[in-house]
Amino acid sequence: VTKRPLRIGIIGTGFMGRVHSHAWRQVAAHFDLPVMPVLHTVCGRRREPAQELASRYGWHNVTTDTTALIHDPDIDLIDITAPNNLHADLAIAAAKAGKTVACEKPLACTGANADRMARAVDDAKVASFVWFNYRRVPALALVRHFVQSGRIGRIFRVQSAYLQDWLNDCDSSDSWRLQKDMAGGGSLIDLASHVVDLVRAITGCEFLRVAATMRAFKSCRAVVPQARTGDDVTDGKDALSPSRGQPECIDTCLPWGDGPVDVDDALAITADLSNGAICSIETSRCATGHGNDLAFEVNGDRGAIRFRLPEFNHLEFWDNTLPVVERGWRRITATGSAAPYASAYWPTDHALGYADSFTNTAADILRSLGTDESFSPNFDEGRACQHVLDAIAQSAAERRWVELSQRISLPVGH
Ligand code: SOE
Repeated sequence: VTKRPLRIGIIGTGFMGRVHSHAWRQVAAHFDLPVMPVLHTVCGRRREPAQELASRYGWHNVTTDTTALIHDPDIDLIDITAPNNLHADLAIAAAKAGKTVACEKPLACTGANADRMARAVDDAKVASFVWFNYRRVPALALVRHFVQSGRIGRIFRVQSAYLQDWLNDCDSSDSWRLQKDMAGGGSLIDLASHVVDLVRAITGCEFLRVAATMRAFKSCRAVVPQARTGDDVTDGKDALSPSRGQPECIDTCLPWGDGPVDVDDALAITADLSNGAICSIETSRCATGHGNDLAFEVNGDRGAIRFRLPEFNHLEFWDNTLPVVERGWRRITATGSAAPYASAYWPTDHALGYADSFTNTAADILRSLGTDESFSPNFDEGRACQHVLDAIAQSAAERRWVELSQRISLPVGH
């Protein structure tokens, strides 16, 4: 049976451009899907990186013209992996052109722009998708299943830390991720966005109010001119090295916002959730010893569950309904045929990894486009997450609790 083709145009050739390309290329090999992805065109600011991505991952065409891409009648879905500040205009233009839109997280740099994006896809009646890939790590999808099926009971506590340490070795701002006008923020936008999305998805609860503190530990990182050119030149830690740029750093702790560095390195948040639970979140890009470490724990009256990204294929469950003498943390492997997504790959105990969470996301996008199955998060949910991030930034800046109940009232999807 010939499947309906879905012709994809991707914008951006950095880290996320690569990992999305990998996902689109692999997905049909692992999942039985109602539509067949076609890697139609890759669009980059500069031709050479776009050409390189095309030849490595199998994109059929290359362009440097986003407008031409968005209006190409042979393209069905626009996948946006450009720097965050470009998401809104690109997504709105794509929606107006009648395209399905998939956007890398975070949806936007601000809640206001996320609102515009959600309105645009609504007005155009096109499907929208946000790549919050960690929802589709099999072990985290299983965490959600435990929580949603009542095994944790009434939730009292949600705790998550998303820690990285690549900024410790970096004295330059040789990345769009370190510039507020392009990234929208630092660890808040890059890392807390994932956590806020996971808290909403796993618990099904909304954030009611937040109190946060934020810090940039270096008042100054040299801005290297090429960073201004965006995604295809510099993209996060791979492109960063102390030898690049002219560092002029003062290594003292300064409050966020005092120096030329305009994004946070780290933050801590306390939040009240709509079910009465207390949620605490920490993010840092200067957390020595943590390369890419997302920890997530939920504790309730019937049980507790926890996950850490370096232990990608496992989670731990505490069953509090057992007799006291039998209680203890039980390690569960999420590679078996019963674990979400895992059966699409290899036999039990053959590990999956980071890139597979994107392939799983691509599978769910394609499935939802070929069937009536809904996909979460769409732009409406990406928008809700963005308003929580805005409130966190406001709380840290004004050093007070910020209420969210007025800003968002959305059903939380999965
Ligand atoms: C930042 O270093 C980063 O690349 C994030 O932007 C991604 O969302 C995360 O998956 C890995 O780390």
